[in-house]
Amino acid sequence: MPVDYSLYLVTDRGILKGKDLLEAVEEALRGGVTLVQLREKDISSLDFYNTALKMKRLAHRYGVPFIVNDRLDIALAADADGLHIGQGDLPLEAARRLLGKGKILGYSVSSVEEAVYGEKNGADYLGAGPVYPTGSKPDAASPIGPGALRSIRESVSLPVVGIGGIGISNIEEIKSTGIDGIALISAILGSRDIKEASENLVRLWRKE
Ligand code: TZP
Ligand code: MG
Repeated sequence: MPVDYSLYLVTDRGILKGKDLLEAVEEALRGGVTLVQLREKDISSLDFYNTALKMKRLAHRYGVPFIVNDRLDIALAADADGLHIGQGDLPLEAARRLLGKGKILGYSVSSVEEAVYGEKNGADYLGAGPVYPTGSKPDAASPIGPGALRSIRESVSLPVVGIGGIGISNIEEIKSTGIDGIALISAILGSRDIKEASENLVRLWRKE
């Protein structure tokens, strides 16, 4: 499945104010998100697995790849299209070995050093950030800003996706760094109209 990194939805059921997670993701898919990552922190393995299966089927109905955050076992068990890991998760080489070559492996980075390490050790794409302050990740590192994002972009040839505090107000600045896409939680799932928010973001991202 070809991967379009331009508008990458990362989930967080905590922000949905009671709305059903799968319904929210479907609204975002109808609005044009190009990649979906199931990222859930306080959830049992069984719920994570069952949600992953349902979300994968849903994403595939829209021709969109489905990625699991952190949990290699669930990515494998649910036959997800890929796994996204961070600096504190399984080492990249171990994740690649267990995941196999045919799956997408994403890696979170905050510096050029980490980005170069990711490229050398088996990542398929990099999630770089947090670019701006974010309320969606309590343990997030300090924001790296668009300048560091540009340096990361220039240091590797892998696709780079920016994450953290990205939305309508800073999308032009982010675009100017030359990255391949943006990953978002609150600018999509925190919106009253998730489909419309996704459409607006896609339109602004694609605008010349
Ligand atoms: N990793 C770095 S920042 C972040 C993650 C998961 C949260 C992004 O959420 P938002 O709401 O788009 O700032
Ligand atoms: Mg992680």
